[in-house]
Amino acid sequence: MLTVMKANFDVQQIRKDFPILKQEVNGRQLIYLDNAATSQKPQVVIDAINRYYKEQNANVHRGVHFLSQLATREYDDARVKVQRFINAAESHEIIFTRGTTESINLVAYSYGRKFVREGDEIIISAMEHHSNIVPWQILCEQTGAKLRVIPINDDGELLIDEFALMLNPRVKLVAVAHLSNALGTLNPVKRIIELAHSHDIPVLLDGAQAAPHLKIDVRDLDCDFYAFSGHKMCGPTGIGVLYGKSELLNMMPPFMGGGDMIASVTFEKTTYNVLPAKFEAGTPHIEGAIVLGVAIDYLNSVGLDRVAAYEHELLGYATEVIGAIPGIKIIGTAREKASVLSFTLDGIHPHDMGTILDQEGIAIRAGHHCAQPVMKRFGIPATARASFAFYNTREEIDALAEGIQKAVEVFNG
Ligand code: C6P
Repeated sequence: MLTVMKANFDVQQIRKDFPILKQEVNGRQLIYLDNAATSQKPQVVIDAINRYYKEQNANVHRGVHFLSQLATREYDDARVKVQRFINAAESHEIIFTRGTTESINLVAYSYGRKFVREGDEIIISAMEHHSNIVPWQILCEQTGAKLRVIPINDDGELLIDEFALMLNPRVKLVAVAHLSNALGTLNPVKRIIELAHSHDIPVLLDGAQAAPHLKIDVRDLDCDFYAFSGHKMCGPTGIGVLYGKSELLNMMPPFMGGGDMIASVTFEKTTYNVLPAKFEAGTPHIEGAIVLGVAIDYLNSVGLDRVAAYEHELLGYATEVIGAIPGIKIIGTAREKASVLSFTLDGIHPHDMGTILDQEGIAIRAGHHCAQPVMKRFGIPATARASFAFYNTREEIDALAEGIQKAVEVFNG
């Protein structure tokens, strides 16, 4: 049963949807604060995986038999759910991928192969995840194009005036995070898109962290590409989405060749299928896509606006409570933030902090968060990161604060 939200956000009711949260870790009630790495899954999602293999499993777009048609219908319906979830104009603008990483690689390879030449420029930002750095570096190495980086200030905010000055006719794409996984900064993406579009430059948004926490409207944003992962938004691993404006996707060559992406094949010449099949070679992650649709139904039942409002309040509380601990330095103090609290503590390595908190049953992430350049920008090797979801509570944040105090006692006497 879905939890239907009434007037108030009843977090205890929501928590009942997530069986894993009842678990004990190291003899303590699990406190899961590693949601930026992956979210937990509600019972409806777990059940839907089971149901798919018990009742629906067949290959899609290939068979005339009952099960194949059922699986095909469910798979295509899932695409429409994603389309509505991000308010895309057409369902064929939704390409199923393995996740954000594959979505960005698809654009780097396909758009890059078609439109990027020696001397051209790609703009990213100083706070990107490696998934939104390395594919562009590979493209630049292969084409002789140049990677340019929007700088950030000490709060972890993009310097938009500097960005405006970087725009010129050689720039072929701007690719930035909607929400930073390492700092929690919510970037002014509408402004970035307006500025880039005033120079006819398309924009890709890495929405891996934003899609689980904010209502995404790709038409209102007017972004050209939007990439996100199912597993960070209550869905299964191994499924993700690339949204692209059909005008652009239609101009781009296939990313991979194989079954389903062709119209006809001879040894002399192959013609390609229309969107979205052109970009979905081979048997797709059928169960993943269908169950992502179920996760979207679940998130819609909770309400993304309410999720955003609740998490905003939670992050505010965490910032206050954790920020008040002597020796804590919050890394990422932008005015606009969501869901992520990264910090360091004098004298304690983030990995040690993570280990001590684990003893208390508290799961956080410690490390560079696949964003080494932003760590370098702040002159640190790593941070401890607590990242929140709508099923977390103030009491869990209090327990985190107590756990940090314990770490202080262990290490700093
Ligand atoms: N960040 C984190 O703990 P994949 O792995 O393809 O689902 O997502 C990659 C990715 C891309 N962009 C951003 C902003 C991300 O945060 C991530 C994944 C996880 O922060 C795992 S490193």
